[in-house]
Formats: sequence, structure tokens, C-alpha cells
Amino acid sequence: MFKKLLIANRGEIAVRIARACRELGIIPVAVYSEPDRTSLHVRVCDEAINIGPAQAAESYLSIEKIIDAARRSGAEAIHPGYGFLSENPDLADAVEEAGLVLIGPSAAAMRLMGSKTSARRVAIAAGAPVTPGTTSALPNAEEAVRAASKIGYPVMLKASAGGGGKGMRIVKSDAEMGSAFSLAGSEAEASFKDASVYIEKYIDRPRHVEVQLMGDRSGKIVYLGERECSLQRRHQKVVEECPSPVVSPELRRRMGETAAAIAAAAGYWNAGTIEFLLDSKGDFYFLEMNTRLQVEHPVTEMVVGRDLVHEQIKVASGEPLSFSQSDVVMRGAAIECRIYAEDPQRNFMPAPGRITRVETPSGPGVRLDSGIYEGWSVPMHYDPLLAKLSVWAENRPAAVQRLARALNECEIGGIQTTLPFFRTLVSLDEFQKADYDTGFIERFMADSSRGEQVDPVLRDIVAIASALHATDKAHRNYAPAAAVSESKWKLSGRVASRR
Ligand code: MV4
Repeated sequence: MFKKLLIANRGEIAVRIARACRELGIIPVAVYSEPDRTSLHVRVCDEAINIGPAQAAESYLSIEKIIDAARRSGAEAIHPGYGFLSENPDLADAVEEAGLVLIGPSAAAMRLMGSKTSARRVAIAAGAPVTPGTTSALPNAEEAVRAASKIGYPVMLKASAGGGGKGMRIVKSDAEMGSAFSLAGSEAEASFKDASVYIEKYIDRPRHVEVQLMGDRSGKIVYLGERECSLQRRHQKVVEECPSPVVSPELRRRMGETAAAIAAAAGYWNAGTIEFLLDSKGDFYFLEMNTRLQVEHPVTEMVVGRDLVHEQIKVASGEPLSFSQSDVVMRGAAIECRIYAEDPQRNFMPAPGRITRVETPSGPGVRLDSGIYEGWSVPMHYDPLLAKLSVWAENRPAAVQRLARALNECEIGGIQTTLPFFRTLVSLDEFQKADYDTGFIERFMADSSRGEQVDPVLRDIVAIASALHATDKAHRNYAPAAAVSESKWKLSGRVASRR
């Protein structure tokens, strides 16, 4: 096993990986950009290496700086987390070149699944259902019209290099194709430096259901159930659940076996996810593969009772998977909320700033993966994910109740967060009945009679309470000087009686 591991990431996921390192007896090494000098992930690691300025391109996205940091620290392995370099095959190549180990799949598997068109070819070869469409880029709009006539409108143009909904256009008729083709192409070029687009049949109001996989270097692949990720806003997941409330044991087995076959065809090892679209008839289609650990992995961990980061590290070091398909047992239900420094009342605008108060939820079935602390300032340079609140219970209704309880225990003061939005969301009939698709949040927020249920009064109360708390604490810190003749016991008794 590795003695030292470099975490090429920041925030809550870097803290999460450091925890796994501790549990495996591995020394975690942090990297940080200038504004992250005081970040939590730096505090929880044994060593921390400055890798440059705020701009990610010159720090967290610099392969050279990451490899150099690993060399200088003497780390033998690099965990890229999610985002940043996590799905960059050039990092995988550079890591190998440097004689280090990537906690991730091979560069070849990343390349194969990184292109949406080549991933579709792999899925088809594995016998997986894919949406009707092309498996290579279209040369021009005329070819797109020809392909659409075979598929039938509506269709979707997608960037071959895509992901995150960029370079994507719905096309409803021949007449729309010309402009949609050039718009999708230029958006793809701007986002991915690759203008190529392909075409797919459009699936109306799908659910997004993804299968978690783990594979080892011997080629063994195991699926660990699915996650329901349909609650999204502008292609950002907001809430994730395990299991999906709409997937039967039979459908789970079919999706799981399909996902494992796709990963096997790609020569995949490490944690990975196969995303599917699930239509209203219950048919599913391969969408894409994520060749990394995902943000929402905690809900799977809670339901299957296994630590995916432990497994990732063990598999990367050459150990076989510690369990088989028949060992995977799903129990209960888990739900995760992504707490962002964003203002739900202002169209989820990023809201960086100083955090003056943190009250963390706990108790039975509650897990908090956080990258913040009281007094820390959220930098404006990065994704504003602060923490993930996940709950587990015996069944979904109990998990929803527990989530409502845990959300009410949770306070983050000084900045706006998405917490008030979640408190409203859990109270909604549609959420309690799991009656939602990928368009639910946009429709809900656009409906002014409902979007305003995200309580602005509650928001102000939280702001006032935080300010009072900060003042009160400042006084308490100076109090001992005035109470110098009193015993600590009396003082603590007075504090207690004040509550
Ligand atoms: C689709 C689709 C409908 N039909 N493909 C969005 C992100 C990108 N990874 C793929 N996406 C979609 N692809 C076909 N053929 C609808 C979406 C989609 C979506 C998918 C999952 C979760 C949220 C979504 C929100 C809007 C559109």
C-alpha cells in the first residue's frame, strides 16, 4: 500500500479523500492555490504544497505543477477527486511517465469514454441500448437533416467532446437545423476546442439514473446500485438519491448488468458511473460514462455500506476488489443535498463571502461532507459547493423526514446558501412522492406562486441570528477578564442557565 498520497483537488472532496487516507494509514498531502492557503483541506492534511495563483489553469489544472508537487512531497499516488484534472487522460499519461500511480482508470479508458461518440460505439459493442442516432460527428447541417429524417424529430445535437449540457440543441424541424447546427458547433468549439457534433433522438422529460461501478485491474467489475439524479438545475445536480425511487429490482439488475458490460468493453478499472436516461415508459438508454469518483458517491456508500474511496485506493495499488456482485446488498434509502454558496432568491447567483457561523447537523443516519469552517471566507474563484448533507434511513419516507430534521439543524451564517431552498423542497408533495423529472426545479422556480415559497423571511431571520451570534460570541471571548475572581465552574453555570 502507498505511504503517501497527493490530493490534486480542494474543498470537501479533498477533505473526504484525506479521511480515507487516514483510515488506510496513508499520509495525505494537500495542494492549494493562493486563496486556498487557509482552506479546510489544507488544515486536515499533514503537508500542503502551494501550486500557484487563484486561476485554476495555473494551479489545480496544471499537470506540471501537480506532478511536481507529488515529486517534491514524495507521494507515490495522486487522487484527482472530481472536476479539475479528474477525467484528463493527459494527467494519467503524465502520472505514469513520472513513475507514480493515478487513483483512476487507464488513460486509454478515459480517452475512449471521454468522447461521447466513441463511448456510444463502445456501448453498442457491449449490447447496451443507446438512443437512435449517429456514432460519429456530422460534417454539415445537410447531413444532420438527413440523419434526422431517419431518426424522426425532435432530435438533439450534442457536442462529441461534450458534457454538462454545453453545445447541446433540441431541433424540432428541418427548418431549425441550419442555425442549431452552427450554434451547437460554435458552443462546442468554445467549450471544448472541438466543434464536432452528432445527433440523437430526443427523449422527452427523462429521468437521469446512473449506475455506480467498481472495477479492479484484473477486469472484475461490480455494480453498486443506481442513483436518481433527476433533480438538477442548469445541468447541475442539486439532490441525489440512492436507490432511485422508480427503479424496480428487475430494472436495477438489467441496468447494472448493462453498465458492467459497457465498463468491461472499455477495459475499465476504478470507480466509475454509467449514466442512463430513463423514459416515462421505463426504457433506458446509455447517455455517457463518468470515469471518476462522483460528487454524489456518499448516498451509494450509505446504502451499500462500503467505502468507495478505500476501494479506489486499494484497486489502484493493484489489490483485487474486496467484494463480489453477490456481496452487494442495498439497504434503506439515502438522500444528499448539495449546499452551495448561492442565493436561491437571486436565481442561484454565487454568493461568496465570510462564513460567520456554522451549526452542523448530526445524530442518527446523518453524514456531512464539508469543506468549510466558521471564520473562513469562500473564495470567488471556484465552484461554490460548500458541503453535502446526506441522510440514510430504513426507507425513503423516513429518509425524507430525517432530511427535513437535519436541514433544520444546519445553519451557515454570513453568506447566502441553498439551505432555504432545500427546506422548501423537502416539504413539497412532488418531492415526497418522488414525482419529478429533470425539468422539475426550473418549472418550480419559474412558477412565481410557488418559487417564492423559498422563504425570504426565514432567510432574513437566519441572517439576523448569525449577526447576533457573532456579537454574542465576541463578548463571550472577552468575558473572562471581567470575571477573573469567579471560578470557572460558576462561570460555566451562568452560561448554562442563560440557555
Ligand atoms: C438528452 C436528453 C434528451 N434526449 N439526450 C443533458 C446533459 C447531457 N449530459 C445530456 N443531457 C440530456 N441528453 C437525449 N437524447 C436530455 C438531457 C437533459 C438532461 C439529462 C440528464 C439530466 C438533466 C437534464 C436536463 C436537461 C436535458
